[in-house]
Amino acid sequence: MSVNGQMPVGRNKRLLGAAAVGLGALGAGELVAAARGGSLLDGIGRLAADYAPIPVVEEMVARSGRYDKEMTRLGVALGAVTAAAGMPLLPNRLRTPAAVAFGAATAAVSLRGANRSLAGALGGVAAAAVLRSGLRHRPAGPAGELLWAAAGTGLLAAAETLVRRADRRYRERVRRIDLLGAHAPVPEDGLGAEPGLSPLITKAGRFYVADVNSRPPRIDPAQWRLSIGGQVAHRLRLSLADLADQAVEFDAVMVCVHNTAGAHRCGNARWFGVPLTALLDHAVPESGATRLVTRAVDGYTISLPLAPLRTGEWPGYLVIGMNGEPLAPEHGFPARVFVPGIYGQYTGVKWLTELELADDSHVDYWCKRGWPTEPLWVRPQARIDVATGDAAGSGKFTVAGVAWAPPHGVSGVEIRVDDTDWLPVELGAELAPAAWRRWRTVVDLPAGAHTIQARAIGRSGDVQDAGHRPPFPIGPGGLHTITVTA
Ligand SMILES: Nc1nc2c(c(=O)[nH]1)N[C@H]1C(S)=C(S)[C@@H](COP(=O)(O)O)O[C@H]1N2
Ligand SMILES: [Mo]
Repeated sequence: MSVNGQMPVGRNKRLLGAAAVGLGALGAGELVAAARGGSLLDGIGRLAADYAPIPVVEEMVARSGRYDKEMTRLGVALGAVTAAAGMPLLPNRLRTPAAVAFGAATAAVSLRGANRSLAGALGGVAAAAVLRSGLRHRPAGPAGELLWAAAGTGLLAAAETLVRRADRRYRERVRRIDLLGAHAPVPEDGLGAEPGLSPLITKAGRFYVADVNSRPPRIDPAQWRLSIGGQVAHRLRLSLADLADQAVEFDAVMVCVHNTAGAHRCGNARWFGVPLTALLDHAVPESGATRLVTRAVDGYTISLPLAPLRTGEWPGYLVIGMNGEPLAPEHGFPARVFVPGIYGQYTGVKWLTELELADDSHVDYWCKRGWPTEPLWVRPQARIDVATGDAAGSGKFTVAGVAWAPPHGVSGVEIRVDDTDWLPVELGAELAPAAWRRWRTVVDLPAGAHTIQARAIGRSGDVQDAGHRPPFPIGPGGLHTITVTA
């Protein structure tokens, strides 16, 4: 690449100037998109989620914890600014075509798939226009660069504020919908309140969120209908009110397949939903139907084998409420499918639009990328939430946590100090077999550092897998292990 004999310092300056212009252009584009309810960053983030190779996805999930969405947006923004910084390296005659190509590409990204957004496309065009003209009149000196960068940051912040405000309004509107009438109070489990121990029921705001989008889609409940179609004798179209009439409450833990030992990608809730057996009976599947495909507004699909759902052997639900309220937007408002005991990635979609009865030819979102086609069942797992020594420093430690083995339930939890014998602990009362169960014990520890491990035992005799195993491709294995000093 020719730099026309300029000193490298001059080139670095030009790259820095272009990066500043890039940030300005990104801010302008994002604000244009946000003003119309869309986002450039979110569209590109979804593209990344859809096409990133599995090792990259796994690494990202493992490293980002609960901030995966923020990390994705940041990564996309950094990528865009870096791309802009490289523009001065292009020969002059290619710069306009490159900016046009950039605009066309972001517009195309925003217009693709089920999440398509005209707003994002307009943002892409605006960003490209600002980029091109900004590069023509490149910022003169550090003051100009600073101005561009500050403008870009300010515009990005303004866009974020707009989107958050709209999200908040939508959330309030959703919360006000009265689906359940009276909600039964959640019983106690006899373990009381131990500081640091997870509550029996996870509040929506504390419940993990996992999906391929940057933000939850907004769906108008008045317009929304669930359609049941495909290979059925009776097609059905049901409103939220129709579904609420048939719904019942049930308690269950939901676990992400990425929930490695000790992680918080799981939560226990009192759900409100319609048994799938009832819906399937109404629709009457045809004899060729072998799978229930759950389709969502974000273009994501999860399919489940039909036979065990029809008989109720796998007790699945079409869920419309959580902890006495409609589903929160990030948890799938207005409806989702949930079969307790199956990992979140296999249990049914959030933001459900359609239940389609189909044959085995359908391939799901993650299965196209190498995950197994058949549902993966949650393995028994125990998490240690608390290990606190008494105030006197006597070496007595209270160790407590939660454990699950859905759908049949936890029959025991054991802990082990420094690789000695496994010792049973006290269990809280069981809310439901599919729910998580709290546990607690007191151990005497001699002075020094110790490791404590916990394991769950399922009612079917299944013991938690001790060997470490990463989530891909059959779900994680391994024990939660902590160190304490007495
Ligand atoms: N439409 C849709 N549904 C989805 C997903 C998604 O990306 N899109 N992710 C699944 C995964 S991987 C999990 S673990 C659960 C998480 O549900 P939560 O965010 O309510 O905890 O939703 C599932 N349903
Ligand atoms: Mo997940």
